[in-house]
Amino acid sequence: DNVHDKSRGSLIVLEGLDRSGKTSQSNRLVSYLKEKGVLVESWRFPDRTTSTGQMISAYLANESQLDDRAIHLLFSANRWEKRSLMESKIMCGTTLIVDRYSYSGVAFSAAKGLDFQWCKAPEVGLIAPDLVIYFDISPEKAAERGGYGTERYEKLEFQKKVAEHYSTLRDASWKIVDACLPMDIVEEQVREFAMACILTCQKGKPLNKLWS
Ligand code: NYM
Repeated sequence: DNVHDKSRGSLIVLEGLDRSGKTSQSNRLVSYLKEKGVLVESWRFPDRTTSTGQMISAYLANESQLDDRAIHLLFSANRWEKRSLMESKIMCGTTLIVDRYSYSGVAFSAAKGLDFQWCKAPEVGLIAPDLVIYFDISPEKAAERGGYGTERYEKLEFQKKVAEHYSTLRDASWKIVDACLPMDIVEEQVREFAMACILTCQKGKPLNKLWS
């Protein structure tokens, strides 16, 4: 009688400072889950392929200047324009592994001095992740990792402020991984957190909305 009752996928978000190793671990996790037969897709924000994403990309490359609030809202719009697609994929059983989400949106903009609650407001109502994995590394250690690139925000002093705002956003549900451990150990921990989450969602955990 439950032919329509297909189990849903999960929304798993990876967060952390620049150079925390999120992107490599996201790729490793997606390959692992595919091998395990999990229906999975690799996502990232900003999604630079859309028209808002191209504006964001130009801003990050210092090719354009934008008001701090305007760029904040563009990052948010870049998530909103993907919301319904994300929901349909998840409800059809696909797990999304997402490299950065609303937490980056708030932590990076608040680090510029924008009001924290103002930064959260446009994110309210987006799909809440079923799991947030935070790649914990000190800004100094991250900076030592071959140095930062040339994009906006990739500066030690700025990353220190971002780290502070991430700690304000963090709640008891976040899984914290020590990003300074060897890559294989980090990978193993990430796999365990992800698999446990995927099972819980398959068993019918409801999909929630952010910050409500
Ligand atoms: N970033 C990312 C923001 O400032 N706000 C956001 O909402 C998101 C998703 O963009 N330094 C920042 C964090 C990064 C930069 O991300 C580009 P990546 O993961 O390096 O492509």
